[in-house]
Amino acid sequence: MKLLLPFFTAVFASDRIRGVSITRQALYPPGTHFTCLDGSKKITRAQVNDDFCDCADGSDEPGTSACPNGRFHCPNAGFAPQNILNSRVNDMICDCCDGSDEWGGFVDCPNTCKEEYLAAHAEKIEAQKAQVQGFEKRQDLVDEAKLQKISDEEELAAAEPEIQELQKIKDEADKLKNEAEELETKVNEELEAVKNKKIVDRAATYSEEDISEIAFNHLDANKNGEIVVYEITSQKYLDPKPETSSFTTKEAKEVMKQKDKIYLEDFRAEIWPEIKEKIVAKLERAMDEWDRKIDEANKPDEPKKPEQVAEVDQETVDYSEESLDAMEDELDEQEDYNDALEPVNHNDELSDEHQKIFDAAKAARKVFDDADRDLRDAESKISEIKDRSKRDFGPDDVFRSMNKVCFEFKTTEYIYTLCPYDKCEQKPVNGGSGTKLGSWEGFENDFNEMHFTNGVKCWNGPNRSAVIKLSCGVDNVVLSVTEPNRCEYEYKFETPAVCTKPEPVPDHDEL
Ligand code: MAN
Repeated sequence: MKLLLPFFTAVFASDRIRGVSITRQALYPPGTHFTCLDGSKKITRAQVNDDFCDCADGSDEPGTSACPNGRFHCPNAGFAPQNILNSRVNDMICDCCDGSDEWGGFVDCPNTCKEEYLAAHAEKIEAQKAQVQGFEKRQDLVDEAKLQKISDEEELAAAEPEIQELQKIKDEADKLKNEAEELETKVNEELEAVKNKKIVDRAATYSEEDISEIAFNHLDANKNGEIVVYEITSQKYLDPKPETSSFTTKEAKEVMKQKDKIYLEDFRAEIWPEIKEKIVAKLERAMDEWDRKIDEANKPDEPKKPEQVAEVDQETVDYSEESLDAMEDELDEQEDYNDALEPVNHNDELSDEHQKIFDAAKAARKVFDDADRDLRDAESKISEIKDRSKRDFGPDDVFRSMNKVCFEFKTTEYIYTLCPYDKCEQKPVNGGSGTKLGSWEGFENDFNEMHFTNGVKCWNGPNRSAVIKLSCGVDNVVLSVTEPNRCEYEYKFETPAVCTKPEPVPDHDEL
């Protein structure tokens, strides 16, 4: 009886060899002997599954863990059959849902195949539903793409005459603007001439000695009592050759009679007579300053300058009425001086006629700017459409809606973006600038992968790149982003665009 035990453990379910699938049972034909499957050895039938490894290929022990690296077949009736490592046979852990791997009885393995089947079936039904919905959405995407394509083609066809019309409107607006601006320039020149005449007339009221000194002070920008080259070249109207674009040192030296520095006396004698006509209209502020100084000098009680007041020790400030009045005068005076530095605004003195001309020029500029913008908008819209018409939006144009759209995925460290047809980026969650992971390269693997290449160079490594693996889903969602190799990123992206027509799920299928 004892001798027969290995035989009983070797057979299983009416002579089926344990650990071997039905389709492979024929490899273990009934008989008194068994030949190892690699043909290397012939053993007795009793040595099959006797828990001792005889064959080099392990084929004599499919149902035990005696031979290394073998596979044990669980039939898992009612669910999916499975091949597990034979080292798991009788290891006191239930691996097969039918418990067949623990046939030694050391542990109780209830049959859970039915429950597992039902759970897996429910999961499959859910996935199937998602695929059905996803496929419906894909149809919507295809329909939408068709409409978009038609509307693009229509817009493109209408574009040429539309752009011609906008160009005509712009040209007309340009003409009107130029006319209005010509008038405006004329009025400006007239007003300038009136203003200049006033200044020239005012300059004539000063003695020749004074006005030449006023001019000298005007040119002596740093008020150090001498005029040097840069103080001349900064006054463009003194350029003896205005037709050449720059006012050179050489040309300034011409004005300065080849001297390096000009003092007041030389200026009066040699320079002033020659530049008088050019400079006199520029002297308005310099004359104001001169008059202010004269007034100041003539005041009986010269008040302190504002900055001197500020320097007074706060503890010893005199808050008497006279003192406060003096301070106020001083501030007024400072304000007058500041006002004098403001540019002259002749708008106050504009006649209605002039005002109308300025308003008309302003309005004409606005009409032109609007027309210019409309034309540019139309042109850029058309170039966008032309750009779209050259793109590959995949089978049935299904990816068309993803053009210029971005999707995001957040990890604890980064926010990843995916912008199909454009780029991928990685931005730190805590702020800071983004790193480009790649620019759009195109689809691969039969439109199941998007590739982005030539991103920002990795330190001591390649340029960053990203591969987007697409799978069917009801919505466009980035499921995960990983970096399997440094600076090589992998996105998992679910989209209805890749959903295929679902097969119906049988009521009771072999999963
Ligand atoms: C940044 C990120 C990482 C990348 C390293 C490489 O930190 O772009 O994803 O691995 O640079 O230095």
